[in-house]
Amino acid sequence: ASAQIGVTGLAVMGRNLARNFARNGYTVAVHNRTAAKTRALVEEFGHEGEFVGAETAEDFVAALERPRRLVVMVKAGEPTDAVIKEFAPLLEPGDMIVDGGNAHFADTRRRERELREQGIHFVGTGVSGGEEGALNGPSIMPGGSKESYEALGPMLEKISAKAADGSPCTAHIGPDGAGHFVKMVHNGIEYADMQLIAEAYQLLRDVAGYSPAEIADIFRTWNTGRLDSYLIEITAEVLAHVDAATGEPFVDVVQDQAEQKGTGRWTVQIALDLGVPVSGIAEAVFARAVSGHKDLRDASRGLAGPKAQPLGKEEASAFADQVEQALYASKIVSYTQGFHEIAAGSDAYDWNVDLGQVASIWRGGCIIRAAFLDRIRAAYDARADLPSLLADEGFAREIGEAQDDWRAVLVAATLQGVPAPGFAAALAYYDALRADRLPAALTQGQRDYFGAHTYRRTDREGSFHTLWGGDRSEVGA
Ligand code: NBP
Repeated sequence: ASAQIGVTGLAVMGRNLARNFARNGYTVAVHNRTAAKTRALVEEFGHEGEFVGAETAEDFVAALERPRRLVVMVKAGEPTDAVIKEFAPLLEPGDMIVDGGNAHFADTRRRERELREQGIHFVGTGVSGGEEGALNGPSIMPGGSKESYEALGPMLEKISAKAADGSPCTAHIGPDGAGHFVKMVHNGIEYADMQLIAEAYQLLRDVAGYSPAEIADIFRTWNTGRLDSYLIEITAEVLAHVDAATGEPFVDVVQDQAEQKGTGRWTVQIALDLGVPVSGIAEAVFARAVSGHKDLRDASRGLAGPKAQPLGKEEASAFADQVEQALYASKIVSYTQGFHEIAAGSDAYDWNVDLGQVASIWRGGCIIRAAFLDRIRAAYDARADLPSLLADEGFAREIGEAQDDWRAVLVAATLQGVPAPGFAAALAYYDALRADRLPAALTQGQRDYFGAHTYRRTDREGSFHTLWGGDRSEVGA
């Protein structure tokens, strides 16, 4: 036994993660169901570090130092269970199975419980950054026991991305499914970020009349300011790209139907279960769904819309500044909602997740890495029990300063018939939270009328019911 860590599942993610460990000086045992991939990895990348190629599960396990650290990078779902079933009987108490796939946190909780009985630590771990991140430094979100982090954490800290201040983009998130839960919300926020950027693009194009190349330049400028982020950066690259075959902007030759793999949908499903309003993330998931319904869209093309009134040059430039404000304000709301969901999950499952630390380890390596995350971390550093990001003085001030422009952008979008569901949902959330009174009082009245569901009063304790079908007197419930 000479390997400090093993990776099984050598598709793009597993292969690059194995190489990352090896490049950082660890001896890495590698294994794949189809052994040809194992041999190919050792042949092609053997010069990068120490690999021990294993063709069988037994050889793989025998190659690992104790306590064994076995990283599983296979397709999430049944394949993960199949791999656990194959390896668990070969392991001993104290060993660790690290699932780096995009598992549902409920599956992770089940697997952790089952393996705990055997004394095996199951470490459900979110890994973000795609194949490039896996190789050069991802953001890593490990759940599982504290003991497992003691044995594994230093290695993860070594291979992870580093934030600008040099700190590693990984930390122990919390017990059992906490890591995969946080990775799920990361992806939900990623959906929302992408949708908001897409809406900004469409408004700049259809309302302000800019070309994709001009919009690329606008995004490049934004990327030097408070919106500085990986997603804004790559958006400018994509918009500036010209299709070689047609000479048209690349964005005009790609079919406008967005696909998804499911983590955004999970974020919304779980938020519904927890009763957390993640309306911005939900709109992002639904916007992809709308785009994919080609028949429905084709059948709707004749529906009436407003007369478009393109802006003049000077107006366009002023509008672009307003769109930046709307995008930034909406982004604050998405993160507010995402962090609320993490806090709610942490409460529901007793994970004790450190929200500032989550923001901190998202600063590098992952898809939503952004200068903005430093601000979120600072907000939670200043007040660990911050009830909402909007309760932070700095964010409250900025969103307050942005709100006039944010509203103006939505007015323009509405009048010109350009859909901006992410911006609109974010603003509605903001206005709902600020409101003195919500129409929920009326909702309660309706519920009491048709279902005797009772209501509480503003002036007295207790539950009440009005005899709607009778003399309309009020009775205590
Ligand atoms: P895939 O998700 O495409 O999985 C392919 C791997 O799973 C291969 O090694 C394959 O072995 C193995 N596998 C399958 Br499929 N069924 C198996 C079974 N029953 N028993 C054993 N092995 C089995 O690979 P990936 O794109 O590298 O992603 C790996 C994990 O990382 C996934 O959970 C993914 O969601 C997650 N992830 C991916 C990204 C990304 O950017 N791609 C980012 C973050 C997380 P074979 O070679 O024998 O077929």
